Amino acid sequence: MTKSITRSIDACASHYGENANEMREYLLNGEKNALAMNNRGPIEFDEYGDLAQNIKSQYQEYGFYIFENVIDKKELAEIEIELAQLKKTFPLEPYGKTTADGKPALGADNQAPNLIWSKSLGDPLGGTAIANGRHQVKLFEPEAADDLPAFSPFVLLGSLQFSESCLRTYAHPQLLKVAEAINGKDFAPFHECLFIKDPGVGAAVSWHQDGDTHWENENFDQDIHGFNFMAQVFGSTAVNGVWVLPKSHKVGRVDIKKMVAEAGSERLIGMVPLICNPGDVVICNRQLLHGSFANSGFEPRVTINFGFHKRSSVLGVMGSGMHCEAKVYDESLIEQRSKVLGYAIDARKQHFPDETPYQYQPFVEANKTFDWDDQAKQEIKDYNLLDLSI
Ligand SMILES: O=C(O)CCC(=O)C(=O)O
Ligand SMILES: [Fe+2]
Repeated sequence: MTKSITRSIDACASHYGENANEMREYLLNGEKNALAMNNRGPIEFDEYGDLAQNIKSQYQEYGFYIFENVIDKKELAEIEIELAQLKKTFPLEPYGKTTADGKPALGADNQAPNLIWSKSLGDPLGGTAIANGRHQVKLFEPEAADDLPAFSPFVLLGSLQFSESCLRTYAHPQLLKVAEAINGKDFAPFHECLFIKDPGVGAAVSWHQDGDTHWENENFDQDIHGFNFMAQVFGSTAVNGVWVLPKSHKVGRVDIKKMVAEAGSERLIGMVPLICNPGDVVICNRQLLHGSFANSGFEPRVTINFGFHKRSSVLGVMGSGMHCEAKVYDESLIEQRSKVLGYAIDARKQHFPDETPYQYQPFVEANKTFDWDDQAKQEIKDYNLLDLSI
């Protein structure tokens, strides 16, 4: 089903010195346990058009589900081509303003944050106060090879303004039907980004839970912090992929330092990697404990990441300040932030005229239509200043 990554497992483990055998076993066991789970398969709907009950219940039970073969080969090929072009627009140096060939780099005159860099194979978030200190421990940072760049791009925020193919994927009708099934027809946007984990340089994302705002909410439930879709362009493996702790979305905030102490290392007990082929899309509850090791293997990973919330989780709520400046989210802000979804649906409709576009209930009720054109392209510049960060 998935391709063997033995060479990458060996290469990754070899970085861990006296823990090399332990790391190797951890990767192999994680892979085996992940593949033994039954929360994967195509997106399926029942006779009423609702998400199949078994998918809903597996997602509710484990906190994630792997939808297989969602993005077809043609769409994937377009994404790959565009990502290669996008990379050429990255600055030559971290946070620089010009590309290798002297042109203005991506985001050079943007206000909102966009391309985030890391030391190659580093863990830039672990053990820091960034994102309200949610990455409680620092993961091991392997040494990158001398002939590879010392710093590398790691996350691209506000990604939909930079990539039309990702904008179109954001409006995938089946995925939006899933969003509706989990968060209701009036679901609200959250935030979008690319996680870029190039072989030999891609940084780690230390263990964390994404949710921030509602842990003490009297109406707390397992869906209150929403979910992320993680669409895999090149696939995802035990070495380069996100690892999750199944069912941890139900238990509130977890004490990661205590879990490290219990495991005797950063290799936490019970975690499994998200093993995906190109075109698979994971739905991942934001309360699930998760993270990824530095990519010291040979396969690339790019995740097209986009999340959605229940409207009740964001309306009238003070944002966490993690993705943009903290503010209270009112109806008009949510409406403004939702425009990108309107443009995405139209961009997709123009590009795939034979597909039935998704109908977003709030637009239908307000009788709103959107045209993806040059003006819209200008309009979505810096749209991520309005991310709904909770
Ligand atoms: O892709 C990764 O490595 C980390 C993803 C993550 O933390 C997230 O999507 O919230
Ligand atoms: Fe996360």
